[in-house]
Amino acid sequence: SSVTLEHGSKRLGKRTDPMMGVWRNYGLGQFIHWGLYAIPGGHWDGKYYSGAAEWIRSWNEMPKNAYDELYKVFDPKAYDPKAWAKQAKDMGAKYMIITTKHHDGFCLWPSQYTDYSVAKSPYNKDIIGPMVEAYDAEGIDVYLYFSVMDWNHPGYRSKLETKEDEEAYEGFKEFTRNQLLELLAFYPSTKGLWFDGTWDQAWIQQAAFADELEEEMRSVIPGLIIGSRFRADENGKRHFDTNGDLMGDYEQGWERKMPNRIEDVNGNDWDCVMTVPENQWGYHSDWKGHVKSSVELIEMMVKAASLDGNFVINFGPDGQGNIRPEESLIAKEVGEWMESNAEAVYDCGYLDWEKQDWGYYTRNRKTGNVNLVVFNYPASGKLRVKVPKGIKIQGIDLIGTNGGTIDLEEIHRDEYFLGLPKGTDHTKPVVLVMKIVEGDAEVQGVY
Ligand code: H79
Repeated sequence: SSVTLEHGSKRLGKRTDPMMGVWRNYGLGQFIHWGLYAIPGGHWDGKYYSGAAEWIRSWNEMPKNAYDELYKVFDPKAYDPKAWAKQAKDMGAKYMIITTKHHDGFCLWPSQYTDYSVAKSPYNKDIIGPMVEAYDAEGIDVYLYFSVMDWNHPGYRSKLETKEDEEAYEGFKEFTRNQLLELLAFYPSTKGLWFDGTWDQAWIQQAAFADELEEEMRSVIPGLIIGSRFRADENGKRHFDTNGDLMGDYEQGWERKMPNRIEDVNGNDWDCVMTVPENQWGYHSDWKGHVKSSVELIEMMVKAASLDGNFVINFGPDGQGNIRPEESLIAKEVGEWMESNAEAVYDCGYLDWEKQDWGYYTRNRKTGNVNLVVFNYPASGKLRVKVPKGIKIQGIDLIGTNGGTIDLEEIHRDEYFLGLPKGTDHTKPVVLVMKIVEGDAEVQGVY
């Protein structure tokens, strides 16, 4: 049974409009975390900060007053949005998300509502506008990351404990609304907003305000895409309302983690945002611990597609606007794989066939083709495939740099071995594309 909510979910089930259809089919995105934190890059006063570089201010690893002066030296001479957009395009990204304002409150656009922005830095130019233009020109859709939590605004509170807090917070709410409407007015080609920093009690209590503001933003840019992090319902439930229904257009809870089964995503759209090292979003000059390879990221991307989600790889340019070599290598290697294999990712989603150990199935929503993406190459060179009743395999192609004929052997009713050609290069994930006919009553097994 469900209760009536004034500020709960607005819709049951997925959005069915064309803009959301475009989002659903992206497959791969690029996240960019860029701001003042890129200048210290995880180091201050000879000390190494082991936490996420963009959080250096919060634990006094770098004194707050020193951090708050960084805008006076923000002057990224190497910033080249066209080169960034070209690199993202070559990687295969269909959309990007840029931090317009992270938790520190520093704005990469010249906001008229605060002095804490690029306009007061020596750089003194808008960062966001040229970025939107460059990515738009490459055909990559732009989404704006916006942290509601703002360590710079005098009215920001995590809790509202006094009358004074409540008054101050009213000013902060107005400021937040102004900034969001300003962003949408400045960058009207924006396709959506990616919210963060919405976990504090003070914000959770603003269900009515946030609901109204979300409606207002959606009226400014029809079709605007907003995830489940923006607002809570009137009972303080986040992501999923009191009835368990998703709030917003897609589930935004998969940060540095992924679902494993289709049941984990409840029939909702979702994205996974992923860091290259374990937990660094902003530039850290000295990555420690495990750093993901391009093959690991490709596997996560394919797994996301196989479970109806988008996969977003994070980049953290340095204080001068250089993309670090490790990330450029990832972009290049993912791009090389995508160049021949992207049809197993773009426009692809879940396929209801029994999962096999060699990797993931994805289903192309436009062609209906079934893709087999092989990450665990079998010692036998044969891929086990179990098809539901009434499916006929019409043709199988090995795509990408490999080629050759697949030996299709029926081993049981509705169960096959696909024998891969000897010498198939499996140093990179191997992709097979299968044409199938469904619901064919004529299909007879050999048994
Ligand atoms: O922007 C990137 C990160 O900086 C940001 N989201 C991605 C996309 C982020 N990463 N981690 N967090 C936010 C951590 C949030 C930690 C929390 Fe807490 C733990 C929030 C509440 C409990 C830290 C400790 C903040 C408050 C208490």
